[in-house]
Amino acid sequence: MSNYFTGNEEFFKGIGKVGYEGKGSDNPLAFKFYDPDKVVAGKTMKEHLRFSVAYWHSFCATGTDPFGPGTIVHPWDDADPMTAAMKKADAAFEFTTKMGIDYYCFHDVDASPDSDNLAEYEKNYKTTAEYLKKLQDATGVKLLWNTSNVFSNPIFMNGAASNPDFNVLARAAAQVKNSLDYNVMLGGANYVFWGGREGYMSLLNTDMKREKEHIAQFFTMARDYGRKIGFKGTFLIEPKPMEPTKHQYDFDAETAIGFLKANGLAEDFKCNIEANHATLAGHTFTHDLQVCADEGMLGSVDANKGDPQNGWDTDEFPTSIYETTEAMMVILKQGGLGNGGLNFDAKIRRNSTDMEDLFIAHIGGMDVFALGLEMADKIITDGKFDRMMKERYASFDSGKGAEFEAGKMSLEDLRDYAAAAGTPAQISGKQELLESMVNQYLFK
Ligand code: XLS
Ligand code: CA
Ligand code: CA
Repeated sequence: MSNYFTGNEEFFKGIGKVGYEGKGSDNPLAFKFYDPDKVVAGKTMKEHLRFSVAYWHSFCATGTDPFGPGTIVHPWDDADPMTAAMKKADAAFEFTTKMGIDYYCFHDVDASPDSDNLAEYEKNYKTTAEYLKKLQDATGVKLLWNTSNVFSNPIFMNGAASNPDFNVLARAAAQVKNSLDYNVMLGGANYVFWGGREGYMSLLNTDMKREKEHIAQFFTMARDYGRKIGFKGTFLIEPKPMEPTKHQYDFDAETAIGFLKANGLAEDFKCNIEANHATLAGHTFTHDLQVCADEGMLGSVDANKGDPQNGWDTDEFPTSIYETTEAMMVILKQGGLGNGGLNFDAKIRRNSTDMEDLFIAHIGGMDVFALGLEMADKIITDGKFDRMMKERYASFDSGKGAEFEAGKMSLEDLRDYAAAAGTPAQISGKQELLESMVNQYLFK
């Protein structure tokens, strides 16, 4: 028996603990850039990056799509749902430990069998959570966040907290209450709300104002309950513009932050930014990260990527060094991820059917973030970008520009200043220079 699994059965046979071999290595099951104990900007890579495995994609998803059934066979699946849940948990902790990843995230029904009958749902969840606790204690793997899936069960076809039927809203609340209880038991660092069906398909049947008020009320109750039972972590809203609904209320970071502030929730909540959701909203990943960082609202990150040629939420593993470098620049400049992390909300493709593919996918994602961290640190330490940015806004650092920023000028003052200053000179934004400078850092 290997040291890296705790259950009765080893599921990922023939794969041991993944180690760092450096960029010259040809071993697909080794890290090329992620060297967990290497110190960058005063902290180890492991401390900076706080990687997490997503239970739903890694241990539940079978590759099913609207055109065909699953292709990926999970040896932990079992005819009896509770036995399957325990075996899946063993597999999850075996995988996470072998990868050297410290955190995991899960939805209630990823880990524990769902039931329309609340009592049965609760009974299953209790048994599962107690088992997860044992595995956490045995391996040292920790809970980055959990959440309640209040979007898959047909009960939630018209929404959860935004459902026009109070009975459904209450059922969603029951699931959130249970997940908060187990979050505290499992020592979760954060709790996530992703409003998959909190939106609408048609405004002809939707009272948008009332639905948003209900969501605010729902979040407030969850916040109050969480704090009452000793949840000390951060509540996270995960923005997404659409899919499965035509329009989702937490459209993007800017919208979610505005909603939290308008409803007195900004002290307890931050955002969990997913790369593929930002791009689905027509933004870059960096855009949504920066919006949050500027407001002190960047809590955690769902690390993945979309497909540039279509607009769906394809949840692919991140591979773009440009995206991870820019992301890590935002994260380093805000002083790190705090109690958040980089959760791989990503799934292997439908035709990636070897057991090792899940390892290879995570290794690639961890390597590209490790490299992004190193590049971001170089760029920041070098200071060229910051100096150019500072210079671009220098006219506000002194004189009338500084008076304007301090609110000491009127509109008439601005008019008189403009009349005296004459036609402004043309100042280049230097975009192409900056873009090629990024390449210089990456490839020198
Ligand atoms: C779906 C979301 C979801 C959340 C958690 O698009 O990314 O998986 O992260 O409910
Ligand atoms: Ca996500
Ligand atoms: Ca997604």
